Formats: sequence, C-alpha cells, structure tokens
Amino acid sequence: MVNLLNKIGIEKDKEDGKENVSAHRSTIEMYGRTRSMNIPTLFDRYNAQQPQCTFGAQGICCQLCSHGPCRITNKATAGICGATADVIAARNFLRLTAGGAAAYTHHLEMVAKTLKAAAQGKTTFKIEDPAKLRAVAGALGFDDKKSTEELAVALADAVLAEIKKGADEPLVLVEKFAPKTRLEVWKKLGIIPGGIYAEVGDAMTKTLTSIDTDPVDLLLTTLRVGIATGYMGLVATITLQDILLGTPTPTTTSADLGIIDPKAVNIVAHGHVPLMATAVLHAAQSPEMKQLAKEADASDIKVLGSMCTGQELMQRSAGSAKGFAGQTGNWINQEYLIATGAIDLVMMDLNCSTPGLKSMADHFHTRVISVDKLVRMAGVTDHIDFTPEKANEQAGQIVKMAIDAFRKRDNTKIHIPNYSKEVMAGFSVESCKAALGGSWNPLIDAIKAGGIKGIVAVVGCTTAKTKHDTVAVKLSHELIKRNILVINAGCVSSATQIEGLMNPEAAEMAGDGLKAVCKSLGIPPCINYGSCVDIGRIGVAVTEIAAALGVDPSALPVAASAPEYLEQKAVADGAFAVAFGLLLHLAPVPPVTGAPLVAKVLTKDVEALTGGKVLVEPDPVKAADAIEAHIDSKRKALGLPV
Ligand code: XCC
Repeated sequence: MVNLLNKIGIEKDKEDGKENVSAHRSTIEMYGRTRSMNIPTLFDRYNAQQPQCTFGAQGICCQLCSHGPCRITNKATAGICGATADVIAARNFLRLTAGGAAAYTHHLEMVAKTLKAAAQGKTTFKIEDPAKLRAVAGALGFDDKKSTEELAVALADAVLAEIKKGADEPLVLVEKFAPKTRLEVWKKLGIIPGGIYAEVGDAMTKTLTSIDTDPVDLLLTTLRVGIATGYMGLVATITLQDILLGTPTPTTTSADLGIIDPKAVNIVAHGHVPLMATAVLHAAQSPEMKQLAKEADASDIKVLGSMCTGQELMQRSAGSAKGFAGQTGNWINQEYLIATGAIDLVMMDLNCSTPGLKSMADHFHTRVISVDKLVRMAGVTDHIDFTPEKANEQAGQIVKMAIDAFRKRDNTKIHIPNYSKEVMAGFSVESCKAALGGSWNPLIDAIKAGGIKGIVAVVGCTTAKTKHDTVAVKLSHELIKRNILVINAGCVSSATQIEGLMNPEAAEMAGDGLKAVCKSLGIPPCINYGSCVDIGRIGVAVTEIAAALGVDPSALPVAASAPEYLEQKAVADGAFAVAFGLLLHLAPVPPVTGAPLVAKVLTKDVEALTGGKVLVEPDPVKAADAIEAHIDSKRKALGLPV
C-alpha cells in the first residue's frame, strides 16, 4: 500500500502520533489515530509546507500584475513598477481586511433578512428578544408606538440599507453607538466609514495595481474598514442575532470530542451563521424525526457544535438552542472530529470549512453538505442553501439525510477519545450585568480596588503554527494568574473550554484577587462571549464601562489579543481593535515585518493617532508580561493602585 504520509513528505515519528501538535489530549490522540490509518491531515500538511516562503511571511511578495511575482530583496528594493516593501505589505494587509469585512457582511445580511421574514411571519423563526429590539429601535429613534413586528421590519430594512449605501454616506450605527471620544478621533483622521460593501469595493479598488501607493493612506483605509466591520459585521450582527435567537443567558454545557454519543445520529453544525443550525436543532427534536431515528436503531438525534456556529448554539443553550449536545472543538479539530467515525452529517454554513474535511469524510460514511449559497466544496454535491422562508422544511430534510447516513455507519471504525469538560457559558453584556446586580459598578469597583487588574479579550482563531490552542491556553493561564479577567470568543473559546478554564473551578488557577471575585460570583476566570462575531459584545461592554467611568476606551486597563490569528476576518477584527484604541496582541507574526514603515506605524506611531497599537509576540509568557505592563500603565494614568 502506498504510504500517503510519505507521499506528501512526512516521515512517521517513532511514537506515532504522540507529537506535541495540540494543547489537547483528545486532538493528539485523534492525530495518532489518523496517522495509524495512514490518512494525512492538517498537521501533516503543515509539516509538508515547511519551510515556508519568507517573502510571503514578511508581506513583501506582490502578485497583483503579470510582471510579478515581485519580491523585495537587498538587490531589488522595489517591485518592477516601483512599489516599495511598504506599499506591497500595506496593500496586502488592506486586502486581507476587506475580505474579512465582506464575509462578516454576508453573515449580517443573512441575519437581517431572516429577522425581517420572522417579523412578517414567513419563517419558522420567532423574535426571541423583543425587549432588545425595542431598546435598539429606541436608540435609533424609531417610533416606539410601533408593534414588535413593525419595529423588526424597520430595523432589518435599516440595516440592509446601511450595508448598501455609498462610502460617502457615514454609517448611522457608528454615529449612534461609538463613544463620542472615538468619533472625534475618527473624524479627525477622516476614517468614519460609509456603507460597508462600498468600503470593501473602495478598498479593493485602492489596492489594484498602482491606484493607491501611499502606505500610510492604505493603513488608514484599513482602520476605516475595521470600524465598518466593528459596527456592522460585529455589533449589528450580534444585536440582530440576539433579537432573533435570544440574548445569551447563563448555561452549563460541555466541550471536547468525548461528548460524542456513539449510539446517536450525530449532526455537526459547522461554521459561523447559526440560522440553519438552530432550525435543525428544533427539527431534530420533533416526534417525527425521533421516530425515524428509532427506526434506524439510533438512540437519539444530537446536534453537536463545531467552530463558531457551535459557540453560538452553546451560548443560547438555555434558550432557543435548548437540546444542544455540546461543543466538539474549533476549526483545527474538523478532520479529527470526522475521524471518530461517529459523525453522520456536517452542515457547513460559512468560512473555515476546509477541503480537508471532505477528504476525511470520504474515508467514512459522513455526509457533508453546504447550507449557504456562498459555500461550495469540490466533491460536495448536496447544497441546501438556507432560505428563511423554507428553513423548517430544509431542516427536516437535513435531519433525514443524517439519519440515512447513520444507517451506513461502520461501527468498527468508531474511536472517540474519552475527554470532556463541563463549561459555564451564556455570558453577554446583559447577562454579565445581571450577574453583577444590574450594573457594571461591582466590576468597576473590583478593578479600582485592584482585585481585578484589568480585562483582556483573548479571542479569534487557532493555527498549527501556534500548536493548536497552545499559545491561547498558555496566555489565558498567564493572564488569570496575574488577576486579569479573560474574555474569550471564537476558536479560542473552544481552546479554554476544553482545558477547563471556563469551569467555575478554574478560579483556583487565578491570582488571589480574581479568584475571590470569581468565587463570590460563581463564575470562571475565562468568560465565554461566544463566536468571532461576538467580539462585538466586548466592544459594547468596553463602551459602557468607559462611559460609566467618563473616559475614552483607550484609557481603560483593557487589551485585546488574537494569540493564534488565522484568517481575514480576524485581521478585520484586529483593525477595529486598533481603531478603537486598544492594545492588540497578535501572534503568529503578521505579514508586515519586511516593511519597516508599515511595521513601525502598526506597532508604534498609530498609538499617537488612535491610542491603539499592535504588539507582536509569539511567546505567551512574554506576551502576558507586555500586556500586564500596558494594563499597569493605564491603571497608573487613571490614578489606580498598581
Ligand atoms: Fe475560523 Fe470562527 Fe477564526 Fe476560528 S475564530 S479560525 S474565523 S472559526 Ni472566528
């Protein structure tokens, strides 16, 4: 038999599969299993790619025109057109940001259309949080005499109009929801964004060959697209999702591959947009489907979470996602999840569904389908593209497909690692304040007194470069030890969930001050805010806390970290954080190091403009040191004890 691992250049190590590829025992175990089955997976492909191109890594390779690729070297200090390293890197960076903004906007559009359909009674979804709808509608100046349904239609229409307006028409959501002090900063810099698709279009046009060749203007445009992402892709999306699916409330659930029930029909919700997933979760609980599952000799039908859609379901598992069976892991886990042999169907609803998923599914009985019109994958022929008006029927069809696949399962191939952790989730701005007795004051008092030194949002993706969750978990540990409260969102949430940091018992791992606060409130030291769009909740929380203290967000002892950032949406989030005035820790090293001016602007000069800046540090302990020093400096400036 041809050894596939050798074919792609991987030598099996002595202790097969026991490499330190991940922070999690479950993933390491499953990697060993895939190797023993001679099926190459992500970690093997990562190794096969080494060493990677240093020009690309430094951001100084330009492939925009047919003269390229041009690379910046000692001998060739500019591209053929004359573009310097800074022009090339800044242009590439803006393109990454624009890609992220576009994907977030697609998500927002789907949610807005579904909210409108719900208000018009055209879909199975109901408006779960009318109070939030009224609050937002009030803030936007809508007529409060209107019914819930009328307000929902008006809000959905307003958001859809915001998406589509011109780049020269400032976003109302920015004007209404950004701190006044931020608006002044952004106005001065000329970076108040307009309609987000127009902003993306302008960014793509600017980054065409020789249109905008000013690296500083390209970086300012990056911040502008970041702000549009923050208020549209993040804040608007979570707000509309909460109105439609319910605002998260505290709940207890579980995470890691050990939650998979080998006797049940297992459907995995995989992606970012929790709409089809919620409909499928409801359909799976109908007596009709339960009966069909019974006839197939299954004990039950379970909807499991993966990546950010899983986090969304988890966050609402005390409400509209009741019955959610738990979170399997983040994007790196997808092939290993299939390799358990107990997954019957995966529905992909947006980004981070990798081609490797389908290759792995082909070794098993697992059916892979796409549930969004933009998601397509070679070999995947089942497309049930989410349509709000047909959601109920589509969900039933998906559950039936999963039951069919279950009948084809080969039970001799099942291997489920025996690890799982209990997770406390369901935190939102509203549920956090409720837990604190109705306002941020107890948290602010704890920060003032020093029991909690500061807050860091440790969010975003995971990478093989950072050894799958290893940097995120270590950094979170380091921060809580230093009495810094950690808020997680995105793939990082799975990282800390699986390692037990979202269990109230993890308070024991925190420094004395934070431990006391967590114990008195019965909360863990790492708080789950959910998926990557839920990073918007952190922006809302910081805005409110800054307002309560009468300062700008940049003055607060808070920071953000994307310790294992991967893709374009994370770059757009990062641009928002810097524009918002926060220190943003980034690892792995972003592709700008070959461009001296771009690197200097991002890590130093931008602080004088927005108050935010980027800190690049791959080592989690050193990163924690630098973040702590930043928090201490902010505390000092506010006259708080250090
Ligand atoms: Fe993808 Fe959200 Fe990033 Fe994870 S965190 S790697 S985007 S799944 Ni959003």
